[in-house]
Amino acid sequence: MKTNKILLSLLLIPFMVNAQKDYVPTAENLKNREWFQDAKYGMFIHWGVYSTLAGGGDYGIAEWIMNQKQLPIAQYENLASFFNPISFNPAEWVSIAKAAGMKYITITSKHHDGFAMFDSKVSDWDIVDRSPYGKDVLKMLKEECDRQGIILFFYHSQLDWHHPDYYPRGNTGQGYTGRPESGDWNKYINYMNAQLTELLTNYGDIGGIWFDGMWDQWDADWQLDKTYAMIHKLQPGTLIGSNHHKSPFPGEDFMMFERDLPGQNTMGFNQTSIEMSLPLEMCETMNDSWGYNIKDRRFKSTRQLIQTMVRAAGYGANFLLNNGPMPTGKLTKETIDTLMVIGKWLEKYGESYYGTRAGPVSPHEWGVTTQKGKTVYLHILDLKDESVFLPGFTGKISSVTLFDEPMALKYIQNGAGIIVTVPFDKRNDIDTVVKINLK
Ligand code: JFZ
Repeated sequence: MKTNKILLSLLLIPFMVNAQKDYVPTAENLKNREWFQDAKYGMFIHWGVYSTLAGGGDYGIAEWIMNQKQLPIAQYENLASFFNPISFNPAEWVSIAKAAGMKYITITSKHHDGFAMFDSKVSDWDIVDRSPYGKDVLKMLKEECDRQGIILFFYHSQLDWHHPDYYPRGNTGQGYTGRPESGDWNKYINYMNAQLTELLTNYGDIGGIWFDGMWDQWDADWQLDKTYAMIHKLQPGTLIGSNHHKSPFPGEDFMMFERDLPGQNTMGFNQTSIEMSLPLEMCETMNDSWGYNIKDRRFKSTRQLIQTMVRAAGYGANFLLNNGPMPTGKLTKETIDTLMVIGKWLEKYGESYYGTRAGPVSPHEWGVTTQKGKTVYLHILDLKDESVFLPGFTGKISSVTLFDEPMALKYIQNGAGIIVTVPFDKRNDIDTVVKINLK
């Protein structure tokens, strides 16, 4: 056992040395983690110069078009000259997020193409310097979020297909970009930290930084210790998460899962163990793309999205639902329609979702449980039988009632758990919510 532990820690060393050592989250940070878990539901926004190409007639992730079509930097940069989001209306975006029941927004400050969606002083590859629009959309969005009480997070790509000093190169952004086969990695890290400093200095309180891109090269010297310590020094309450698909490194405040429920790996890139001591977040697309894709009509139904959101909550995980705005700044009709349906559902069932944590019974095919105080919410999503067995449910029950109407349901409790009868004629197609009231 002891040797196993030693072996395990030896194996972990290469990952540990680069993480923020001895990180002790501040009280403010811990408070924000609780807020985050209560908030449960956020809007992910992928928006950048790639949006102008709208996926280029391909299915799949449109924000990757530079790499997929091997567009050299010199040509790709032209996109900025006609990225002109004259219809961008942050008040509308934030109102829609609110009507959808979302409590926070996570927007791309920089994606893999390196283009900064804010007024950066350490680069002119940004929206203010290169686009005819010439305005700092992140600043506009932040001001509106503050006005409407929505917390703003930034997605920031560590991987960079544009910066010359992102060298050595990783698995992507090779050759075709036209960059010299040389560069100073430390200069790149300093550049990234300088942009992060701008984001954490000029935009007021930021909910969190959502990192992505370490998977491009595992053996690079990411210097997470320096970056994470810097972020936590600038804004101790800011939550750090990273989409590296591994167990969280020290310094990270939440763990994320990309297009998979926690612990599942249908996508092939998600690691399977869940870090129970941290808040969890699952992100999901509406079709198969994050950035605006004009071709991709493979939209998930609102039923499927609500059920995924509820299943995630059964693991205690947040749901970050993506939205890829058009290059004009308008949201697509499909996005708005979908969000309004989910918002309506949450208006009615929000009590069983917001502010909850994973319930006492682990997720099953038939559904999940969530809990808030003395109420356990049973979410029946896909149950063929008239009754459901909740193994190991030992809580002392005062009543079991239907959420939709004040009707008591039959149940039997014994040493093995409880069996609740949920009549077929009381089922609804998306989620039949049952309240188990504890003594
Ligand atoms: C990443 C980004 O590449 C993508 O564009 C989007 O922003 C998403 C939220 O995050 O997606 C990934 C990251 C890593 C892998 C796959 C998709 N991977 O390692 O296979």
